[in-house]
Amino acid sequence: MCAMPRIADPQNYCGAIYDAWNRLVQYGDASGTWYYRYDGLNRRVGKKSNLDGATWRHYYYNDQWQCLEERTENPVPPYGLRAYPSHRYVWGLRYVDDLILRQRDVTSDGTIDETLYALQDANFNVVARRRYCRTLRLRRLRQGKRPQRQFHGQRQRPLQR
Ligand SMILES: [Ca+2]
Repeated sequence: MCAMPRIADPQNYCGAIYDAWNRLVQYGDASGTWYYRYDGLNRRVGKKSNLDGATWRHYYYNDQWQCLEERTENPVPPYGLRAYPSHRYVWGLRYVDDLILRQRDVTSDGTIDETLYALQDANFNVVARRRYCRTLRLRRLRQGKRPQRQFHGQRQRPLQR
């Protein structure tokens, strides 16, 4: 067990337990405790907290280490892994961190309720998420005698090149 000050609240401590391969397997503070599992490639494949019904969340990856979907276990009978994902991720081809969108089943009923599109900076860091893609559609507007400029979305801001 390793005790350390919390980053957001240095007056209080949190506890962490690491396994023999230096992977975080348990983390706890005043708000709860989280448990983590890993596969042989050191990918985190499971997470459980005492806050969400003590069920494991399972992560599934492709060969590029991109998480494709997350599934949770049923906290009530019939126990076991749910047949549908709670989260799905779509990745682009430009780079390993090129996240296109994340879909989420907010109500845990097997239907996707939320789709968020990732907007990234030049280093593929996600800097914003957009709920709808329609604002990204391109359209052209003529502006007086100036050369034709491209605009996107309803706010009519010029495209950044
Ligand atoms: Ca749903």
